[in-house]
Amino acid sequence: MLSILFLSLIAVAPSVFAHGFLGQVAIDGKWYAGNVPNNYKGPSPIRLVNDIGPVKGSSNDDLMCGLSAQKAAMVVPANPGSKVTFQWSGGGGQKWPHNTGPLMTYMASCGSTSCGQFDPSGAQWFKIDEVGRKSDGNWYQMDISKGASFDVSLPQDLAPGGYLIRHEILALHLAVSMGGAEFYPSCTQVQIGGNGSGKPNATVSFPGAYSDSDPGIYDPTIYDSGSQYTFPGGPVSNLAATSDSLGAPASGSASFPSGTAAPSPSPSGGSGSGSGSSSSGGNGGSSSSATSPTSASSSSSGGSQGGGSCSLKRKKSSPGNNNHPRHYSRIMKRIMHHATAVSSF
Ligand SMILES: [Cu+2]
Repeated sequence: MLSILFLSLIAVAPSVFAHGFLGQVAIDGKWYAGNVPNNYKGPSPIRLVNDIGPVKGSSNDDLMCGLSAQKAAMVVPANPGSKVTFQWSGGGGQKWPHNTGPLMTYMASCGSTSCGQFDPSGAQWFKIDEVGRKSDGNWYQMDISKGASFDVSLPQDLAPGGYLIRHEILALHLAVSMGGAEFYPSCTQVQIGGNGSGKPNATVSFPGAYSDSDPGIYDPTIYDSGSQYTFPGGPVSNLAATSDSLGAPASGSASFPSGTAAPSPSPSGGSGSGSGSSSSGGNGGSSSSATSPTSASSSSSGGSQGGGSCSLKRKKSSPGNNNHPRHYSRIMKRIMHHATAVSSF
């Protein structure tokens, strides 16, 4: 029986741990907890996705905010120039598992709607930041896979109001095949203060901004460290981040606002969430609205399928791609550890 359990762990584990999600976010150093997919714990400004798997396909509605993303209960205060820190997580408490491909950050105004209620299907996104390879040829994402966080300073002339910050990892380890790219969008709800007046000079829509054949999405030369990478989604807007950088891993896990126990939201919507949380998380009286988590978009396409063995199906190995075996052995080590723990009962 133990051997059956062991074998089933081997069969299941890679697909469980080979993906991830935006685990928590900080605004000017104040951390906000995010929920683990399918394990709602409390109000967050991060829109909760229903699976750690990737969004697949450039026409997928889930490119907006991630797989069947829910509207989030909190809208947290920020200002032009605020430093926003993103901490990605892998499944099962692991670090982010992928190391190939860019990080891109977009924003969209929620207009006259509270961002806690905003439907992003008509949103006009402007790109504020993009990073690909570092000067040493390794991807920024390589550092994310080692636990680093990523900082973006918001545009200086951002006009006040509610915005979604769409921070996205593109995992391109399978991008040598058309349709192989894995998209991991995330949306964080913020209320921008100050008195800026900037307007973006160009906006894009999601889906729409990407095509499966874009050179930065389908890229047969992705493992050639000398190859030039072409970012998808157009150029960075005039409203651009004032800086970006890798940061130290978040120390510990941020806690959820207290006294706001809420039922787990269901993708079909309807279950109330976070009512009474409006005073939580705010430090400037900005609107932190509680909302019922009706589905952010009507789509619930199966983007999580197909990536099951994503990190194991690599087409070829190259000198610039030496993290994968290590990642795999880490998974195996974990499995072995589990099996050992089980057998000691
Ligand atoms: Cu993955």
